[in-house]
Amino acid sequence: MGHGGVEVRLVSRPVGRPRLSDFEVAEVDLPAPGPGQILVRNQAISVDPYMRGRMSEAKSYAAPYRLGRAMHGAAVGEVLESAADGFAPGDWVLHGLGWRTHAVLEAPMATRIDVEVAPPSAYLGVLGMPGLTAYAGLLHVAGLAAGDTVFVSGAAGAVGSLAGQLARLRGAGRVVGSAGSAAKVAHLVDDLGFDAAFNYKDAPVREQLAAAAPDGIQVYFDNVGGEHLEAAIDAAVVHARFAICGMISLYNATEPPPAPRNMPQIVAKRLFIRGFLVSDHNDLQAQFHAEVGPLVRDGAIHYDETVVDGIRNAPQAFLDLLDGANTGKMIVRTTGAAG
Ligand code: NAP
Ligand code: FER
Repeated sequence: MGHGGVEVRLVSRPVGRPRLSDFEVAEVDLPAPGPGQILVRNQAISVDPYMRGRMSEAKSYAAPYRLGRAMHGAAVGEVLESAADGFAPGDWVLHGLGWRTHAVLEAPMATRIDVEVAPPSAYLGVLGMPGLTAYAGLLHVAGLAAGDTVFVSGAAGAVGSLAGQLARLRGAGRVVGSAGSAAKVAHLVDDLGFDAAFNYKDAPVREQLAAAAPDGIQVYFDNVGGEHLEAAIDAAVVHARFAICGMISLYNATEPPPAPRNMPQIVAKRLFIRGFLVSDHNDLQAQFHAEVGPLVRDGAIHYDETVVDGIRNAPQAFLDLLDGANTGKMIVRTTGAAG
């Protein structure tokens, strides 16, 4: 139908820190949607830490991206053309063909989103996969109870910022966060309701956590792993619960991690340490939207986005995500002058 698009491909598998040369941006022709399909103009695409894992050859819970092919990931956009029942031009949808400006997909692969509750990009973050991750991890994996002292690492990011705010709203006794800059630390305390926060680059995490949570922690929501996990094991009280969500400090690592070195404490303190994937908790999706949607709409939950303009800048946005350039969700806007 004469629509041209732009897509981002993985052309080499990064070893250690990814580089711009691992990616290629290409112009492509778009097919018209066949029967049962829709054509979507993406407005925003997501770059997420888990994508680093898919860039490697090793098979994990998600298959590796294929070299020379467009990558994929979450995207939100507007239906331009529909050859499917149930969708019409102008509908807003969430789907899995990100890293490109346009997507042709089978209609069942798209989910309608309610743009009255929040703008489309919110469905990539606070009301999307990262939001459900925070909700499921804090409430169902760690089993937050009123009065708990909760430590959240990666606290200024998409998942961590919601985990900390939900802990506060659900009656945590004390909420402590860590992040990688003074501005993020101030934001956690001033805008997101954390009781205390520290910059993990300033001094050893163990020392800063002990000062911020002098009576220890009941819950740890781990986005970082490594030294943070070791410090949390040290700070844990007996029977503390750890929701192990991610270990971003290790995603570019080429050597085994030096920490945690204090694992005997897991026995002595009878710690509950459980890894989880958001996809284990899809049954919570409806409850999550019913509960968190109104809190977002009414401003009781604050969410931030760091928006990078243009599909051509998506690889740089991904590298910047791993370097902590984002506050809240890292988003790439794929409409506007930069494409
Ligand atoms: P995010 O926190 O918005 O962005 C990543 C952040 O990681 C950066 O902003 C950076 O912030 C921090 N970071 C990077 N390198 C670090 C290091 N060496 N030490 C400490 N912090 C570092 O990303 P997100 O989407 O919300 O994801 C957060 C975590 O949740 C990731 O580990 C991700 O893999 C995980 N996750 C898991 C699931 C699941 O199903 N289990 C689902 C979604 C996400 P600073 O400036 O603070 O360094
Ligand atoms: C999923 C399971 C896990 C998923 C993302 C993740 C996009 C993220 C995991 C991580 O960041 O470690 O189904 O869907």
